[in-house]
Amino acid sequence: MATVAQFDITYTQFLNEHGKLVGQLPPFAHNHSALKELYKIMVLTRTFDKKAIALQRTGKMGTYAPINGQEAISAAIGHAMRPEDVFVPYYRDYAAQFQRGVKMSEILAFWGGDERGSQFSCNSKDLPICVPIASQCLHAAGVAFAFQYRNQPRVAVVCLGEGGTSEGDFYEAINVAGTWKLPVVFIVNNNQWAISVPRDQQTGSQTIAQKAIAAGFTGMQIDGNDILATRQVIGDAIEKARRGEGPTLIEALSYRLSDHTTADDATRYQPCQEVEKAKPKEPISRFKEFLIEQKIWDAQDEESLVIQCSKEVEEAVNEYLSMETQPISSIFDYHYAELPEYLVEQRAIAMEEATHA
Ligand SMILES: Cc1ncc(C[n+]2csc(CCOP(=O)(O)OP(=O)(O)O)c2C)c(N)n1
Repeated sequence: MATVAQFDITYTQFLNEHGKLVGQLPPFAHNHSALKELYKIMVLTRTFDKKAIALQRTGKMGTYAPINGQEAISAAIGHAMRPEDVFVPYYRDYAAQFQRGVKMSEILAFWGGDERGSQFSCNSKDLPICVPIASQCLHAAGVAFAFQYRNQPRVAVVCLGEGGTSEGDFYEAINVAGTWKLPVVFIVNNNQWAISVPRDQQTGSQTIAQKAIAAGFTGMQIDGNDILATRQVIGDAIEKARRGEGPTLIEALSYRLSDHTTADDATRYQPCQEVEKAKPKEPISRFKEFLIEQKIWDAQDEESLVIQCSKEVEEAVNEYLSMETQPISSIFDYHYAELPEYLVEQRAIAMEEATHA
């Protein structure tokens, strides 16, 4: 008997949960302004997240998917991408979207059930938030194929949860990406839960990263709460794809320190000891400790950042709350270029009822 193939799955961490460096500083991290930008976007995103939950709780917004505890993944994606790349997000990617030019008020509008939230005023080529799990992976493969076909040095970056990697759409997307060496990076936010389904009941695979091996390309794990690891590894994978060296799958290990969405109550299924254990590993506090120790950040910087973030979020909330209400017909009009016959009828009924309401 002979071994015909062998593979490794690596794990990368630069900053441990106490904010201490593990080994050498990664190359990008010698740039102090990059470090500050990453810290600021994570703090802004957390401020936004808290406010968005409050808006839902007070009846001013529909369901909302929090990002609490997973900010480092999304912050790194937005920071590592170039403007000409295309981001294909799922519904927990705000830090990346903000850096890509999406307004906070647009994200609020999206969760407020207003389709204008997906019509980004920055005119970006990025795709809107995708809720059908893993379907965005196929969209990203398609975008990447277009870049390859046109010979453009551009990259598609797609994000999904670990639960999404059980879907057929995910497997089909990684299959075509591996076969055609597409310029796409798959980033899995492994927050350990798919609503109430824990990671160990999700798949028999030892890691999510190794799913890429079957598709013929590299898969790796990183500490998804370590901003130094997320930014360096995601950036490297994007540049590798840009050079025509094919796709990468990055499994970023994190933890969902919130309900799945505001329609959920995680206390009914997340063991509280597990949550307590995960809390100190969240990404912002360890990075702040590191920045302070390196003398890149101080208490005064922190104070002005907190004020600035609250101000920006308040302005976004006011913008969202002052948006003109959409007519009932918008439910129909945003979904089809041409409405199917049965919906033409339903649209007319909805309009009629709205005038009598
Ligand atoms: C195709 C599809 N099936 C089911 C759902 C319902 N659903 C919404 S979120 C979710 C769990 C997703 O978990 P995961 O992919 O791990 O991402 P997370 O929400 O934890 O970030 C499910 C099953 C959906 N949105 N789309």
